Amino acid sequence: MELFFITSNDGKVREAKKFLEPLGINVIKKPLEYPEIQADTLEDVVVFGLNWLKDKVDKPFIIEDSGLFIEALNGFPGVYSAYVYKTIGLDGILKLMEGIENRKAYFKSVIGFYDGEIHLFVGEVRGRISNEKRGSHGFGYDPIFVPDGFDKTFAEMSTEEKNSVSHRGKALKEFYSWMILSG
Ligand code: ITT
Repeated sequence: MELFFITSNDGKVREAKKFLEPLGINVIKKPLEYPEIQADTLEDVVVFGLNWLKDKVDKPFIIEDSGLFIEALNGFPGVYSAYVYKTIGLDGILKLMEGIENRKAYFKSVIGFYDGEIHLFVGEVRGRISNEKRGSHGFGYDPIFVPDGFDKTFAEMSTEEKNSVSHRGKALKEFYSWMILSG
């Protein structure tokens, strides 16, 4: 089966391919722009995107919205993660966290699939913000996020290892399980 992944983010595509291709789903990146509304939840952003795209794409497709939610910052950057990454970046986040003892954070991924109807699949991973950037794999906030149960950051993991614990890996697993069950 061919599945379009509508995104500008090569890191997301790499992870989806690694997960889904051994299962027989050929993921194809489609860099089609769609409006990402300013909303309170990742789910709202995804539903709006799917509705906007549904008549413009003729194959089954997914989009994904994700974010990093830091407890001591009341969930910031959350739904603003992409904007914050582009503006203050990792150094900006580490600066905001200076002197803060509670470094708990979680990543959340919402995958939206459209096949004539809207389906959402959600994954989360809890962890903490490291004291410094570490590692060169992955993308985005990976060098400063240490998942629970590990001492290394996502950027110090292979794609496979990251997928086995990450928010996106979990959402992809939900998606695949649903695909199998719904035939
Ligand atoms: P799209 O075209 O798919 O929207 P994007 O990079 O703009 O790609 P989002 O709107 O979902 O992605 O924004 C999420 C932000 O959080 C973005 O800055 C990512 O780099 C970051 N992010 C998401 N998942 C991540 C992960 O697994 N590891 C590190 N950073 C992540």
